[in-house]
Amino acid sequence: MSHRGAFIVIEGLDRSGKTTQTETIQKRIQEAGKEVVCIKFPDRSTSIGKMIDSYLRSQSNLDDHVVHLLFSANRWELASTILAHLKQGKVVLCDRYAFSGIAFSVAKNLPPINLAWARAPDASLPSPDLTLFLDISPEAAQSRGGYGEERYEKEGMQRRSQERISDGKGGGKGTWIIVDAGRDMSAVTEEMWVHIRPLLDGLDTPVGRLWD
Ligand code: DGP
Repeated sequence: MSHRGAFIVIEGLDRSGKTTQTETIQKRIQEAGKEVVCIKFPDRSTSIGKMIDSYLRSQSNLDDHVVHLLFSANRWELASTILAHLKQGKVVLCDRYAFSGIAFSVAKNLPPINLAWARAPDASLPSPDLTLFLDISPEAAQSRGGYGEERYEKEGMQRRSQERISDGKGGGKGTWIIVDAGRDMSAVTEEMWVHIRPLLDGLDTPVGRLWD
């Protein structure tokens, strides 16, 4: 097995600080002299991503099953890109992944969108080596700027999603770390860095597959 880059996912509720932390961590990895590629899901730039964007902005309505499959398809669109970057030895830093997919769909409480149904379309996607879950209460997240502009940014939906977001972790071979994201930004960054730093020199194990 050849040496490869690490696949790191940052997960959390809306307004948990994922995007800011992803940018900060990206800079740190570059300062450490390593190549890093940042990916954000949903990727709203693709044609599937544009359908998701329109739905999230409430400019279109879609069946909940269709939405779930679109989010998953959006991840599959980039799966081969992720694998190619890892093979080239780059760190792939990903803002949200399949765990959000499960959490937000199962949180809708609509049969038959149960855990097994929700997990199925993401099965066999590249599995992260490390997932950092930025844990924040829905109340604290709501008090941060910008909350409430998109379809899922409602307290009940966020609370139910938070309860479900770790449902996918059991299947992955990678490490799942819960980080208290209610603290100031630099404290959160430092804790994340403790877990990321050891992965920067790459891995010799093959990339895993969700939820093998
Ligand atoms: P963001 O661009 O990170 O603010 O995410 C937009 C919204 O989409 C956010 O409310 C979380 C939700 N979301 C992200 N991934 C998925 C997914 O795979 N499935 C569903 N249903 N929602 C998702």
